Amino acid sequence: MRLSRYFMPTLREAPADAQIASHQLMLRAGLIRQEAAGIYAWLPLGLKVLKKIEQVVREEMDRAGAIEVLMPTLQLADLWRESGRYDDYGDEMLRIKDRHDRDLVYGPTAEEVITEIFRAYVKSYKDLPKNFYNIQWKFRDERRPRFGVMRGREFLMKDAYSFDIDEAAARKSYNRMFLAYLNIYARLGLKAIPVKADPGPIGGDLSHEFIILADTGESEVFAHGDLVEMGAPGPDIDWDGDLEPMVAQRARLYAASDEMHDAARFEAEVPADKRMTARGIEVGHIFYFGEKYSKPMKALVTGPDGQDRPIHGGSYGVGVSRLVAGIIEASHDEAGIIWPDAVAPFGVAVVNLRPGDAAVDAVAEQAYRALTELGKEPLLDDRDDRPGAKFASLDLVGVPWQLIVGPKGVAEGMVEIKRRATGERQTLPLEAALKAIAA
Ligand code: 5CA
Repeated sequence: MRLSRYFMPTLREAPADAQIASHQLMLRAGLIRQEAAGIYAWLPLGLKVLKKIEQVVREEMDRAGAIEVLMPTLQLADLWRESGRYDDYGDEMLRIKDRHDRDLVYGPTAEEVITEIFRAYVKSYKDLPKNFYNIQWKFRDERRPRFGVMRGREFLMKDAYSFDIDEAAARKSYNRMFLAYLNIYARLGLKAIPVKADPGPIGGDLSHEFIILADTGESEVFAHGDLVEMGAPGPDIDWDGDLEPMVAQRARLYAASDEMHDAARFEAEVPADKRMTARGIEVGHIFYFGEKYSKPMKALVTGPDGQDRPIHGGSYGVGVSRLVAGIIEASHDEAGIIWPDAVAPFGVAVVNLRPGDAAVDAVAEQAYRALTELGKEPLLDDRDDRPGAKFASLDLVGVPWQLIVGPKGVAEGMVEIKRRATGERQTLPLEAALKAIAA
């Protein structure tokens, strides 16, 4: 992409109402534009990051055996009447009437819709287990939308739904998602801890939140320090094997958010030097709720004994748009965002310090072509602007590498590379610079 033809509207100052670093930086770097309270347009750079996060989530869901579908944003209110949640859900649900005076809702979640789809097609235990997911916009009319996309009203969620013949089988589905979630956050460069949680309006009796640690987080967490260090299991586990030991190894360590916290247990179970109290951001939430939806909505399958029974369900959410802000909270400095390579909107910025100088242009173009071929998604800064202004905006938007081409270096056969995360600089011949970035 050539910056002179792109759209990257950066701002020197953040609007005064942006209180936390990620919100300020998302506005300043031109990632999002607020259209209404808690409702945002995604500008080109923000959209690129959102899509990359979405893709990481998709790959890990596929790996764990979930199947992608796409459900509508608008849902029939009658489905919510069937499950009994239409009245319970309250003012958070946006209720709409169409021209035929039919009640619709803008989906805040999709347990009802997926259960409707499931019951239409799946009739036998032989077709189980099934896990369907979609990555779709949700709407919740939050009382206090704040911190930008961190707590929006319209937000992008990955929501998965598992269907099993009994509780033991459902537990296996839950375990798959539990471990897949740890892998997702690790790939995004985040340290996430699974924390016992209150199932809230989704219902059920087994639930974990996944929390990344950040001082500006809305949740308070109390956890065993080892849980933070334990990390993700990695992609090469046997997804059809017994995952219980890997889950139990983590779930047995104390970890609770404020509403589930038990100070006496915390002190009894965790040695003083391992007690961690921190603030964090909830970037995922998984639930096992058994027959809560299948019973009232009659999602039945025939068991091996020929008897029909309601399936055992779970649902599994990842806050995809919230993760954009969460990653920034975890990875920024005074100068701006520092994207992990996995989600960076561009892999490298080729900075032409003197556009119009034939020799400099030629080297910058050569670098740009080579990096494109290497799959590094380069951004060519060919703007007619002061070097200082270019560096400031590229540091702000957080491209992981800068490859700097100027007249002095070109005369000596050299370019400079800079790693955004560390500020480390090296002067090298172009070929060596390309190698370093490719490595
Ligand atoms: N049906 C279940 C799982 S699919 C569900 O809706 N779970 S949830 O309510 O916990 O939401 C899942 C994830 O979406 C949360 O962990 C959070 O990361 C994200 N999320 C929830 N509300 C918002 C919001 N208002 N703005 C941004 N992200 C949100």
